[in-house]
Amino acid sequence: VAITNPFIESKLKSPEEVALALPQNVTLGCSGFTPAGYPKLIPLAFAKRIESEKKAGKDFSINLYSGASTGDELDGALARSGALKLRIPYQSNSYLRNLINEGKVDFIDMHLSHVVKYIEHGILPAIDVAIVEAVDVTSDGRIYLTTSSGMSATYLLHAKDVYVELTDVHPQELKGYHDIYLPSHHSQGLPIPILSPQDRIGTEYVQINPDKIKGIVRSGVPDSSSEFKAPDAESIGIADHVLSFIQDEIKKGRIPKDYLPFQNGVGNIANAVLASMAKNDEFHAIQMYTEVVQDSVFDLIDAGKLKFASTSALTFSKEGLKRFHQNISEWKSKFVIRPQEISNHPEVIRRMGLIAMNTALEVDIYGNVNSTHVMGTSMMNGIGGSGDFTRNSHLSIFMTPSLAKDGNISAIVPFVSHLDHNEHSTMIIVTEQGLADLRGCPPKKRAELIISKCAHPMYRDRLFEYFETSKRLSKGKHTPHHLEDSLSWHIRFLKTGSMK
Ligand code: 0RQ
Repeated sequence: VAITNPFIESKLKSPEEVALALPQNVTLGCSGFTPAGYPKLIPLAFAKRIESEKKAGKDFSINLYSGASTGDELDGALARSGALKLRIPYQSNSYLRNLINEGKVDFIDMHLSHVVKYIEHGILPAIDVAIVEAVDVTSDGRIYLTTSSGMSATYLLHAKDVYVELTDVHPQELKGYHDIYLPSHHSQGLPIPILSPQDRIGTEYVQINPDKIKGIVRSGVPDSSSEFKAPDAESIGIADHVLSFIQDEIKKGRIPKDYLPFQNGVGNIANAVLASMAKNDEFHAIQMYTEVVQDSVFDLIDAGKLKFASTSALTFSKEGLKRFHQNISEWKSKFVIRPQEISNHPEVIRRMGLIAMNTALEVDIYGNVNSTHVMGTSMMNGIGGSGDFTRNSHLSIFMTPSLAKDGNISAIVPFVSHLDHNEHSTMIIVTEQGLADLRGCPPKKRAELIISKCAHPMYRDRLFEYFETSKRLSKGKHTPHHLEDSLSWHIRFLKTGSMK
């Protein structure tokens, strides 16, 4: 049953009415995080309006800010309208990605934990309009968000005008999952009082001035969800290396027996690690302090192993969402959804001593990691939270299959073509071939470990050859490189379609 109250009734509008009220030059702050809880109907109607009015010679210009990636109804539709000029801080929409890589849309690829400060300090163009998805709105201005928190609270507070897509896709029991705590609360230098993943320190809603709410649109459209693939052999291989490494660290007394909380990135490999943890008898009572929870969390729940998960978004498949809804009251004790400033906050990450597990596109022989730029120049998705977690966790693990594109790309390269996570922050590199523990190793030892443990046999000898030549010819012998050749593998790929 759709939620209602006199305030909601007084604000109801059609998506088209809202679209007509939006300025031609506008900075939009939208809800949404990987792609959970983003607005759909208003952006689609806005894109339609832009298309028809552009024919009459009107110009539009949109800056679009969100938490992280959103669905096609927002990113895709506004990108296709031709009006999108600037996007922050993370995206994964193929149409938008192409525009960014054609140089037609500016994209600022940011650490997710930095976005709030950039907005509050006016470093980026100020938010004009916030559009958020919610399950309830009260007359005194309480907004109950849906399956993500992301940047929504900050955008709601800073926008001049607010529009809400009030969805009936989720039951009202979703209220209570959020813990909204804003950075202004700790501007006096006080610590963020989160000592373990389940600690709640804020409110279940975002409180704003109700006068700012200029319209409410009813919606019954679910998030576009990516279907969950069963882990493949490579991902399972990577997961096995990671899990036996963690068990070994426990034996050495570096990780307590009841573990440290895990942060887990997005995608197949990240999912495979959790699926393998669920099956592995050595693992029990898992805690997560992460930014995205995906369907793989159900494996842990089914195995009775999920103690608690703190996240900024619940991104479920269609089937996953059904399960979530069936258990929504009971699981309130298992999950909390936090603003990305808090889910990704260095202070909290370092205090809890997380085990961070993220995916690399490529890794070089010294352990520098590229997670964002294909062949050094084309944006994939963005750094997202991977840097927040890598730099500040107790253990930073990077995972990647050793090969991409049918073996035409080696994920282990002489030199990364773009740098996101440098050798000072990365600790453990894993491919299906093996695991390299780089901690405490000087550069040349790192190179030996990465090439021998992680590179695919197809490229291993050539990497050693590069390393030997570098040691011979490099002026500096600390981190030897043969600079003329260091990017030759990428150049070969760009010219011939293969690094072979
Ligand atoms: O190409 O899509 O054409 O098949 O890259 O690779 O192996 O499917 O891996 O989906 O996990 O994505 C790093 C992009 C990995 C992701 C990245 C090609 C490969 C494939 C995808 P196709 P996979 P995933 C939490 C933490 C940064 C943000 C982050 C990411 C496609 O994990 O965006 O970690 N990370 N956030 O074929 C060229 C290479 C390649 C390559 C793989 N070396 N060169 N192409 N591919 N290696 C989330 C948030 O922060 C919100």
